[in-house]
Amino acid sequence: SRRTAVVTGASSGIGAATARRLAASGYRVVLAARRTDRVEALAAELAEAGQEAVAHALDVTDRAAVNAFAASLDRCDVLVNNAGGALGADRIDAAEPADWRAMYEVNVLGVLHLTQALLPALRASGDGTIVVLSSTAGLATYEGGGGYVAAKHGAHVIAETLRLELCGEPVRVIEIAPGMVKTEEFAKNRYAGDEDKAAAVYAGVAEPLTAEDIADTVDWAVTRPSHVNIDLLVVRPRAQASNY
Ligand code: NJP
Repeated sequence: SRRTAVVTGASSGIGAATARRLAASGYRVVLAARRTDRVEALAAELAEAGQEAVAHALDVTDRAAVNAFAASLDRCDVLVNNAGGALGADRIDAAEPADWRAMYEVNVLGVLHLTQALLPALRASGDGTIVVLSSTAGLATYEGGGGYVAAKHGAHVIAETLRLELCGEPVRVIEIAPGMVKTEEFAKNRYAGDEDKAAAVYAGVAEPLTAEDIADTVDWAVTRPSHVNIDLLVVRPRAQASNY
């Protein structure tokens, strides 16, 4: 069977764009997200274009579901840990613990669950790649970053540690840290119900990145020859001065 790439959070934004890009590069793509209708529609669209794609309902925070998902795959050569996001208040003095817990569950534990479940298949591939979508928020901080910054620092450290632990094995670890990417939902989810605040996220940067900019970066990094490890790529909009 064809080299297979699993993309989590493939129902929108960077995940959907990355799935399209990897499918165009010849991968069989496995699209995983909670919004089944979205991943099914994307899989159907890719199949119509002659590419191989399958859709799976998956909540990456549900460890048992992640294990069942991994058991259902016949191979995995690339795992793109993309599912994630920001939730809740701007500042630490107004933060809700429940939001922090949810951000840790998806941005940190989600990566742990998928990585553990798919490592046997990635090792068996003989040329496996794990991608972690962290953030510039995971490399520095900014006022109002709060629990999202803390969670993305977690994702960054997982990528760094895993790369050390897997050194010498046929599985490489690539971290992609985007700056501001204008996706359909990222800011809306963070500022649920407050459209002005969501719109203001992008107002400060003349030309934010697109999901396709990051998809191209992921595709380039995972298609390097197998002896090459791209450790970390930081991709920011040219007009973005801050760390966000
Ligand atoms: O956001 P969005 P992006 N289980 O909201 C999925 C990082 N990033 O594409 O389950 C499974 O369009 C959700 O799917 P669904 C960011 O932190 C972004 O911008 O159907 N999937 C959806 O497909 C994140 O790690 C920016 O709701 C879950 C996807 O995640 C990644 O890039 C900047 C899930 C989120 O798509 C993609 O974000 C940056 C769960 N429990 C880093 N929870 C930026 N946009 O500016 C969520 O530095 N998903």
